[in-house]
Amino acid sequence: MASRPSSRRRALAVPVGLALTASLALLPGAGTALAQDAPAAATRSAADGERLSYVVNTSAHPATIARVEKAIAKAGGTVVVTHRKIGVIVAHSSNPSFAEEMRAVRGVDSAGATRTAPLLSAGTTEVGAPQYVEEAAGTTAKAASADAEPLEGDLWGLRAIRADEAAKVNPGHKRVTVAVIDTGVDDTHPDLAPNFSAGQSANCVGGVADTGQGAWRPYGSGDYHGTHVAGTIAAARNGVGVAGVAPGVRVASIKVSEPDTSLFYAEAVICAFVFAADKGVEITNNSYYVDPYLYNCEDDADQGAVVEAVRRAAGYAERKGTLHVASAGNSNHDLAADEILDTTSPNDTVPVERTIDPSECLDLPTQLPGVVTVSATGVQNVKSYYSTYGHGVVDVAAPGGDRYQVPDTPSGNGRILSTMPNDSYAFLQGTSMASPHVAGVAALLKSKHPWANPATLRLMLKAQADNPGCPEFYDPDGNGVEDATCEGGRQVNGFYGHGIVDALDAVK
Ligand SMILES: [Ca+2]
Ligand SMILES: [Ca+2]
Ligand SMILES: [Ca+2]
Repeated sequence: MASRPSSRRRALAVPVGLALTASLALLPGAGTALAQDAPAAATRSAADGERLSYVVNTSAHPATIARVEKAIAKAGGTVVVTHRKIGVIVAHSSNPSFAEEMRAVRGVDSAGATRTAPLLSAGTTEVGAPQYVEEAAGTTAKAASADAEPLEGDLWGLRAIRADEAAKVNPGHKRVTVAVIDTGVDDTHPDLAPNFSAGQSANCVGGVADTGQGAWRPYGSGDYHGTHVAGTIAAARNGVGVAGVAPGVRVASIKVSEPDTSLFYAEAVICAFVFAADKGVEITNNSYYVDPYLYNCEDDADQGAVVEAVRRAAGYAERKGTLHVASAGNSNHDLAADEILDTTSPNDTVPVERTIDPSECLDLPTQLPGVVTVSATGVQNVKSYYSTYGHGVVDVAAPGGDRYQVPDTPSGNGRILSTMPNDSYAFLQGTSMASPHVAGVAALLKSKHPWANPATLRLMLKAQADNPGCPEFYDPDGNGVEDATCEGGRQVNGFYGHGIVDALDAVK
């Protein structure tokens, strides 16, 4: 029995998403396509030292930016992209003292490496196994009625938030788009193609948006995470497979995962927020943390610069009307605690053990101001055993699945069923699966209230949520030892924030 499960065990054979907040396991052979699709690694310049990626934060004044760009070149750096509106420059350099030199430049607010591993190096990880639905969707399950999807019986997560009833009232509007910032989305999936927005999709890996046809797709079938997330938000009600929480809205894909490692670096996430905002995306879903640090400490020069750069990008998007929804994480950590032991960071080289204060060291983007932080529940409406929590940090909860909470469904699987690349379906569990349930409800709210800004949407999500209240004794693995302490009251508490979101209230 697992107690305090580690969400990101390292060193499995197939590289799948270090940053991802899904608890998965590997399917034998799942990574074969990935390896074939991966681009050849560039050779590293050993003589120059290791080439890293940096963020350099300046004022948004054009003259300052011009001067800092010159200083970057002088310090042996190359500008990859300049986000002029937020004063964030992404640069590459193999000068080992590049960040230090940049911090001394007039007009530079902060500067730091976004990674500890050189560009284009490899890393690997994951946990849990996707449990594929073995036969074609149409043949594995009988539709319960004319208005149910073939696999509807296993979508207990939709019923838990009354999204099945909501769809009959209002499935959401096509003018609302949720962008999935993730490992890419297989938009050719028959359950996703009807609602996919290619014009708001891109590949942001490296920090520059590539909008070429299909650039937003996963590298291979091993990179299924984003496709699964997308289905929970907006899989179509089309008589095929499953349905999402908001089957009438559109879903876009902004890929931010590195090839080979699936790491989500800051420059890609910054690009994603800016791109989403500039393309008029209403909601982003963020089922990951920004690698390589699970928690970024503001008093560390590198990590502090990363926090600042990502905060600027997320804030820019919010000011343009984009609401961000993010997973709380799968570490069963209490983000309201005085300290947390982090043994997994940095995850792109050699992790070191460190004790951090979660009020000063942030999980990005979930702990940024304005971002809706989502914890995960199982079919019994109890916090999932792996879900990170925290009174005053978690905003709302939603189904993310829990293998210990077994539903009365055709499969009896307590995880979340959704779309996978290559026309398939599988069960996964994680706060990665909870966040898209909330993003879907937010999309329903935005469909019903087109005037609502992100602050209003946050208030409505919280006001409509239903709080199960703290459990008396929380022991998901049943070994008699309590595994987490829920603080707070009936209205707001550490396990569920304001409660489990409610799709039916959202459309009423
Ligand atoms: Ca469907
Ligand atoms: Ca309610
Ligand atoms: Ca226990």
